Amino acid sequence: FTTLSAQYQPDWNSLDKREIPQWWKDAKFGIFIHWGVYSVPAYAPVNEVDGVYEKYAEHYYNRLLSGNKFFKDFHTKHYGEEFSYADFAPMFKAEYFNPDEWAELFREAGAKYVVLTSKHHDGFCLWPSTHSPRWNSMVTGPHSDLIGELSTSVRNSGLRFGLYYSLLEWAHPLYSKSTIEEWVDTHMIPQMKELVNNYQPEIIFSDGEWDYDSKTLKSEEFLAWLYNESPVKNSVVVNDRWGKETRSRHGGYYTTEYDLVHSQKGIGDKADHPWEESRGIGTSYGYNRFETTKHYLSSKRLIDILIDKVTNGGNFLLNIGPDATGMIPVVMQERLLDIGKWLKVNGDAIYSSQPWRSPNKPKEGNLHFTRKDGNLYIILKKWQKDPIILTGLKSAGKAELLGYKGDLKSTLQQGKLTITLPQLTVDELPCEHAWVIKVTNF
Ligand code: FUL
Repeated sequence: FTTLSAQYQPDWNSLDKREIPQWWKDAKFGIFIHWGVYSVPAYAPVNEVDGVYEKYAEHYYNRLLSGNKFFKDFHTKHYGEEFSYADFAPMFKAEYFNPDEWAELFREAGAKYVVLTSKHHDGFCLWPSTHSPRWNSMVTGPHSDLIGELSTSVRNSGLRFGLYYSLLEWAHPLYSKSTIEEWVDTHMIPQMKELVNNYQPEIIFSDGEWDYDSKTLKSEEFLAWLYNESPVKNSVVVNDRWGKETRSRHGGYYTTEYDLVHSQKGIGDKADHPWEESRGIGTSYGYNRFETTKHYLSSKRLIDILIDKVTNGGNFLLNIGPDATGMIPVVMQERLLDIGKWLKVNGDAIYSSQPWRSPNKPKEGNLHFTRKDGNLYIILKKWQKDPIILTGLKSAGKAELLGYKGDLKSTLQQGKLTITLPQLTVDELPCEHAWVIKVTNF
């Protein structure tokens, strides 16, 4: 790999050599925010359809455009035939938006970075974009610069700030085969540069890359500028969605989504390249007011997912969908705080860790592993009374249960490590949901 300050050529061969900045690999856990005009209707069918994408509430506009029955019926019934998607914009008021409170919640959740939708496929900008003068949060709706406000609060809380940006727009007049070049040159690239220059995002989660290849979208040129000249050239991290041929091949980290998108190629849990899973707490990224407790994953499930992703070398970008008034639904707040509580005790096993890739690692069962600074971390998704046994080890020092005082009884004989777990009642356990045994001198 070349160093971060090297000059990159606008071709994948050169760009792909740039190493992903260490801060992102260490961070492990981030918060994704889908927020915009679609947060007003906040609707998608949840029980009537099977597909993952059909449950995305942020796709409302396109479902109307393509005549999807569920969305059309809902829209006609509650807003009427004459009501357009643009009519929702003045109702996206964000009147209770308190960026400091959001940032404090994310910090309490143990997240190290936050990624906000700057512009989703509906084209609505959460900042006063010069290139979208009539369809942004300053001229309508909140009448404020949401990106500016949140980026300041997030950074004040000590977290990194990143932006999602869609390379496609469902209804932009220039977004078509015959005018795509003009769209890229006069709209998309200038908007991305405006975002980078004004807000210095340290992550660009690009998306909507599937209609055109990366040459047409001029992604290589943009990334060469980003890596060589932009104000975030040394610390910025990008994903792999830069043209229809780039997923799991080009750009920065690979992305899975509800365990889809790349899993069919075996990317994700098995990738040796940095990767990240994102998903909502329920079935949608944008807020869907019709989800019930049965659609939301429990805190235990979310912590298990965090463990699965990190022990397999990935990051976890957990999405929340605030409502149109700027409130984060209480159920989402609670999930985040539960994860944070768990990370306060067990974060040592997660942050800056690496997966343990060894033939001695038990393949299945209750034990999951990370490594860091010569320590092995054994993560138990279920508390067990039986001793932990690992074989084929060369060395092992003290064993401790994170959050519990005193060393555990452990022996190493002919490569066989036996750790006796303390016999604790539920009330005596150091935390809920999952537990970590740290083994030193590993
Ligand atoms: C997808 C988008 O279509 C979804 O709405 C969401 O933003 C997800 C992260 O990426 O491809």
